[in-house]
Amino acid sequence: MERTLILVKPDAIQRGLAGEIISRLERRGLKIVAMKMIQMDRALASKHYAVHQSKPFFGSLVEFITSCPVIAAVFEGPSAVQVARRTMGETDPAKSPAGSIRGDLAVEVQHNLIHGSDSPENATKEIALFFNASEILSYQREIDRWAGYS
Ligand code: DAT
Ligand code: MG
Repeated sequence: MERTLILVKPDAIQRGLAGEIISRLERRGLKIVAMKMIQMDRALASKHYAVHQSKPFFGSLVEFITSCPVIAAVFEGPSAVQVARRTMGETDPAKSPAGSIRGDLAVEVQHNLIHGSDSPENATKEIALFFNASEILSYQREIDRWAGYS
């Protein structure tokens, strides 16, 4: 069982695609264990995207992700990181397969609708940036039973 951080980005909120995106991850089989809508500030955005600090697109990336509220969520399930990434598609929507969120719903790399952690280690770090432990559901055993995981 694994957890991943998902952000429904400003373009998705503005286009009214939040429900569609969350729904696709849920229908895939991942479970929501935490969720909130927040306005990211520059400090949080810089920490979240620290690995991209030296990239030419860093400034516009921070500008974009702080431009309006996002939905931050933790999804849980077997291989949640990889399952979410495959459901999202590639970083560049133009290279994403049909059937993926980015491949079906987006066209430009800067406005690719969704963030998903790229490794379990980064997921743990990213989740801690957005959520306290007390904000993540503790009735996981019940969820597992409903989902047939145990
Ligand atoms: P991902 O979001 O698939 O993990 P990433 O971590 O490489 O992709 O990059 C973070 C975000 O930065 C990405 O979702 C969109 C933006 N980005 C990446 N490459 C870019 C580029 N070449 N030009 C503009 N924005 C880019
Ligand atoms: Mg990334």
